[in-house]
Amino acid sequence: MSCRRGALIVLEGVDKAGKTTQCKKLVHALQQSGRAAEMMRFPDRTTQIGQLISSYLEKKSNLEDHTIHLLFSANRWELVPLMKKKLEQGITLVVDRYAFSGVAFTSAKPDFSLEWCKCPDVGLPKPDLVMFLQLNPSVAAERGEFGTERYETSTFQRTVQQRFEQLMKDPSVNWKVIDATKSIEVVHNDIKVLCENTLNTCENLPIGELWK
Ligand code: ADP
Ligand code: 2DT
Repeated sequence: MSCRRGALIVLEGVDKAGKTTQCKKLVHALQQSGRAAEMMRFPDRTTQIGQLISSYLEKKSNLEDHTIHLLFSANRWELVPLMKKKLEQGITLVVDRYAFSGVAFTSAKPDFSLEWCKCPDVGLPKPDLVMFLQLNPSVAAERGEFGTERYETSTFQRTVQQRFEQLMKDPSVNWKVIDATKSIEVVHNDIKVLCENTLNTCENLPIGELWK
């Protein structure tokens, strides 16, 4: 009998939409229901590449815009063998940001096309489900001040939001939009319902390739 694989589930959205909160709650709920589940996040700042990225985000170093884009992508690719291994072992991965953040953030900079930004991530393991936590920037602002990292300004985040909207028009990705203005518990329940459907349908399908 073949081992049923885990699902690759991604949460995306602008800053403070609730991604980290919801990833943690989802992993906990899946584990409580007896499923093997683990959380991952991108960038993964623990690797050597991740440390270069972290230093850039903290404004301790400057990197040319194409270079940092490729490093974010390399940070995903370096974790692909581990991700595939876990999925094949039946572990569901709940991922806080993925290639969609990569494209949305870089293409929010001047002179970067969506198409160019997608290229290095073509062929990554394709998420079975991408939930976009939709939150109006003015509501996000009520959730606290922006931090001091790069990209944490409301003008930049508005452009990022527009880029996400363009990416969500792509029917080859299983996008679901979640109303992130609701309470933490209500959002969590909405997410669980969507996941349940995905978990039941994907387990006998091979892992797909993103944007291919
Ligand atoms: P993200 O990972 O998208 O940046 P976080 O999960 O870190 O967002 O949440 C940002 C802040 O907003 C945290 O203080 C968190 O407690 C709060 N928060 C998250 N979800 C909600 C919600 N649905 N309603 C109100 N506040 C929320
Ligand atoms: P957090 O660690 O707070 O999520 O912030 N980013 C992320 C990119 O520019 N490209 C990427 O590929 C990814 C995954 C989004 C990380 C910041 O890095 C941005 C916010």
